[in-house]
Amino acid sequence: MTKFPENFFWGGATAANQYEGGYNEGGRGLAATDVTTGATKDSPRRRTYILPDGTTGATSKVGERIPEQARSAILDGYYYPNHTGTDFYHHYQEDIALFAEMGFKMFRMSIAWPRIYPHGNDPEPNPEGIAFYHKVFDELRKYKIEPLVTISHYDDPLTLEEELGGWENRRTIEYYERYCQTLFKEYQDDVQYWLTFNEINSATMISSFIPDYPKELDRAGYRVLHNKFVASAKVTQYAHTHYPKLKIGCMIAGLFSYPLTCDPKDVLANQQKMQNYFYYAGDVMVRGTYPAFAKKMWRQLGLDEAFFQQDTDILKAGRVDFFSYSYYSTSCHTTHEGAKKDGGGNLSLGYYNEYIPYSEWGWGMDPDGLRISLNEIYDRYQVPIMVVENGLGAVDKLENGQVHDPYRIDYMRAHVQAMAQAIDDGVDLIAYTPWGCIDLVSASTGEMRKRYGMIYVDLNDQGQGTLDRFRKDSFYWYKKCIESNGEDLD
Ligand code: BGP
Repeated sequence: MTKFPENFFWGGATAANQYEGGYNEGGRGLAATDVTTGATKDSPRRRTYILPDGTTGATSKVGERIPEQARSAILDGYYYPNHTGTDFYHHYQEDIALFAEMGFKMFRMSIAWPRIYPHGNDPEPNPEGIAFYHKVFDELRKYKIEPLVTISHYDDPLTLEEELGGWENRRTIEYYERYCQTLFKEYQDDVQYWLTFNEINSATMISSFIPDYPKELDRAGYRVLHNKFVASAKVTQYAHTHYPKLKIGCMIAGLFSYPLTCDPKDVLANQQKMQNYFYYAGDVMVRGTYPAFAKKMWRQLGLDEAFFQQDTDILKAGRVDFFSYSYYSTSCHTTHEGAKKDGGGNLSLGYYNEYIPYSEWGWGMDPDGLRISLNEIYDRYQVPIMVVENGLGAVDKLENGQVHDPYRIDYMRAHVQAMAQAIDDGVDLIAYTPWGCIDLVSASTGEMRKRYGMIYVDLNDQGQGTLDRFRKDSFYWYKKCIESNGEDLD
């Protein structure tokens, strides 16, 4: 079996909105996730709001916007799991010690924008927020764990969204730039590796889950994505100019898929999905220019090409240093009638693949797909790659302080083997940070029972629990995997 390179970054990944908690402490402002309720895989998360006349309400389906006159609000009678996450805010020392015990070389976390700029447009950053992350980075340094920091992971300041129209308004680019400049200046000696936006391509994905998604909202998604590309390119160029030792990466949701059959029409359908859902973002961020197929896409969607061509020089000047993506599952696409739909993986919805097993949440498990995707990405971009999310969301049982999770070990083993094979194929893979290395709140459902961690956190879907931490069997397995640099996978 191929060896993982020396200095390979074994680690784990989290995000502030799902993990950090302390939503109303230390001067932090609100994010959209703070006004979003918990749910299950069969019922959508809801955004709660208040109307000018004082009546309150909640959205009822994914992608639904709150009424025009309404303001998002935290309401009595609803449960908001992201308020607590799994409380990294008060447990960071204990948690980082556990990561160190597993042997982590890298820890992916995000900075909560509303902790640094509570409303996004404040004249000065929040000193308590700045100080909190200094303490976290000091703690990581103690154990020689390299931070990998996502600058924006699903928690933009709510004020920017509600008062400015968020990323549809290009002024948000300026506020983001200011936020990044503050981060680079403050943490230049603590953090070398940065990701500008988590799963940037998710901005245009909603229409793929909702068949009757309004065309105008779909078009807005592409403009939002463009504005984020520009913001990312600007701060990447800024970092390269002012802090040359910093490395900036993209983070793209790994929406990999296959044609359901070898009917060339299915092959073509799948190629178009891959272009739209994945390469569109990768090409802009790594190559610094929109791909050739973009023009036709814009035309078909009724988008004005000039809007996308106005920032050509900026995109070119702000190309990323490395490629990162999330990889959980794959799906299939077909033109054939009557094919069975799958349960939807991470941000994707396609057709059922009879050759792979599915998790309890309906996400296809496909380690070979990881190897395939690594090869595809490296062939296309030729820059170092990090797999910054991967894992199995499952129900775990805590008994006598122990959690036996052989299903998670099997999933991880197969994916580690697939990465080793990809390295053997010639791919320059430099990091693996499996998702939710410690249990945290699910992004799609807001559940706690959908757990990814190698560390169990005692908290349930009603917000009850001690928040105590417990090592699962997978904790010991991963420790051995890291110690042997990916060789001992038994
Ligand atoms: C990705 C997100 C993460 C994470 C993960 C798992 O889309 O970047 O934030 O949550 O998916 O998804 P879920 O929590 O819905 O199971």
